[in-house]
Amino acid sequence: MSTRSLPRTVLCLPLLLALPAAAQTAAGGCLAFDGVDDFVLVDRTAHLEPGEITIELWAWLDGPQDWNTRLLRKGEHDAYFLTADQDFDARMQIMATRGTQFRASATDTQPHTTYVGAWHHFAGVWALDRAEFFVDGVRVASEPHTMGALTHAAPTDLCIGAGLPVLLQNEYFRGRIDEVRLFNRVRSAVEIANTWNRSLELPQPGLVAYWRFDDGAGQIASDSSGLGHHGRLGWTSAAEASDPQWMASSVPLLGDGGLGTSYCASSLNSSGAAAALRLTGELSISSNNALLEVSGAPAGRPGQFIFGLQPTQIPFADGYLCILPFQPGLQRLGAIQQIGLTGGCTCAIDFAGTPAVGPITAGRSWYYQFWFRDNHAGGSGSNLTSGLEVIFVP
Ligand SMILES: [Ca+2]
Ligand SMILES: [Ca+2]
Repeated sequence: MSTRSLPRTVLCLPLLLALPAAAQTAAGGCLAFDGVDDFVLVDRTAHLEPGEITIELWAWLDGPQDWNTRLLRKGEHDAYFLTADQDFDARMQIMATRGTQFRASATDTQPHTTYVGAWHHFAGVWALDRAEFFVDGVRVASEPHTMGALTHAAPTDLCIGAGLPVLLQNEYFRGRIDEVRLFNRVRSAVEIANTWNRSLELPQPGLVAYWRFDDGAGQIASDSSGLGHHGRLGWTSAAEASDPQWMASSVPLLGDGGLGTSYCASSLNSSGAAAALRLTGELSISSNNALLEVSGAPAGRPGQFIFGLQPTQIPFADGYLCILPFQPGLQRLGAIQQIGLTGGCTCAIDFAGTPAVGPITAGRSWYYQFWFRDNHAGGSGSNLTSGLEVIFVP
């Protein structure tokens, strides 16, 4: 690592004054870093020193970031990073180094200023033969390398929001971070696409650290992985200038996935995500306000909600059919829908209408799915969401 330093010219406004109070969401709290001296430090263990790794986090960049600004760093020379810049390239990326000679990365295609002033999800994967980078659940880079497994000579603690053990001023991150997840394995593009905007259900294979930053106060950022990698705010466990600030998070997590139970598989579509289905409103038939919501589908395409009484998982089109098409069969729900610009559309459950198999009744399982056009090279022309099993109440 170079020890070259840069003058710091950007003044940092207090985040809590500059930003409107965020509504409490499924994302709970987050931490705001001032870009001057704030960080979270996590004591090293062998769990944080794997050969392959997946690093995921949500970040809100509060303006352009400095030279070599680090969102997460573990190690000095034999190290892994999720960084907003490397040597003035202004790109979000995952990077790993070995000694002072070897370095490889998977780098975003757009400058990090693209993401200023809004929440975005960034994920980096280090596999034995390649590095990959994802933005908002979509893979944007896959770079082969010959460095093999990560190495962790002279083991050091893990730092979030700064480049410790390097003390250079320019490595401090300015903005907010939430939902930091580390896995000691390669997560697939489908896994990342399916979970980037959801709170993780636990346990998860290979999850070695999970900082939700929902503590809301105090000096500890709790680890939800079960492995005890609790972080400390700043240099000591006292309140001090190097502590990042707790605040409400406005990360647009899809919460618990809504009502009902997801089942069956969904494959990546041309939006770069795997489309999912959830139910909001109430399960009560008499309330009559249950709403099906699609996410992760290709914008502008038409599609059709379908439902039935028997679940299945049959390879079909580019994905899977999750409702048995044989007796008593599957039926259309509502009219053909146009998928919106954000990849979603909705449909009210019509309790008043009577399907051919009889009225929608309480206490038994109904199965829903959304089938949509998806014209892209090599595809069959259509794909589907995952399935949703719903049991209504009177
Ligand atoms: Ca959070
Ligand atoms: Ca402190």
